[in-house]
Amino acid sequence: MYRLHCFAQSGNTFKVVFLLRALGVRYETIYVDYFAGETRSPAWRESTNAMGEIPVLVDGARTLTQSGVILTYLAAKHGRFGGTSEDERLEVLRWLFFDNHKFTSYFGTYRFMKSFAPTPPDSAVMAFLRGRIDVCYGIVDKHLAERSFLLGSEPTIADFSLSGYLFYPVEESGYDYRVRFPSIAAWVERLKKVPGWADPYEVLPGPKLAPKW
Ligand SMILES: N[C@@H](CCC(=O)N[C@@H](CS)C(=O)NCC(=O)O)C(=O)O
Repeated sequence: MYRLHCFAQSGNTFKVVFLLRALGVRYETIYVDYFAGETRSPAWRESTNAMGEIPVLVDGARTLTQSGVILTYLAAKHGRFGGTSEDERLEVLRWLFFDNHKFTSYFGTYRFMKSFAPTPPDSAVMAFLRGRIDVCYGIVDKHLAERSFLLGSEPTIADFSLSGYLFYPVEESGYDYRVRFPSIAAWVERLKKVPGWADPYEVLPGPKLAPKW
């Protein structure tokens, strides 16, 4: 049984939960009280992840962090969703790096500042992030205009990774991608039909929080 350290607002964790569920494997969640500072405590960093980040997957004696690493590991171990040739596996990795550096990173930060940060968002920072999100989303929207999923006709972990934050309520980010990026919106709807998909707040532990700002 896999064990996953996580909390409900973590889209990076939802990427992994979506894959675990699509694979149909057993897992249990371990709630981490991120908003009370648990991941910033020296004890948690010592025992669970020195990088101070969620998600953390425990598979027997092995502990893995970084959603991209976890997705790659699970896809290889279960022989699904990882690509079927070296070219496809490299293409998956290409999207995972793009996602971690830009696509999720800018959007996740923007949403955090808009809804969950302890102080109100700085308008200049938000404008910068919004500009970066616009560019990344434009790139993905154009790519998806010609295919059902990032690599073609079938979903892979690249799709699970990039979509991780797009199933949360729009009010949390205040960035309605559906208005400007119709191919992304259609892709998100296709992903919701992948067996195993569920609403993040139904499958991740912890309270749902009202957007703060
Ligand atoms: N690249 C990492 C990002 C993980 C990440 O930023 N996780 C957030 C929660 S969604 C976190 O724990 N942040 C704590 C921090 O940055 O201090 C991944 O994909 O796993």
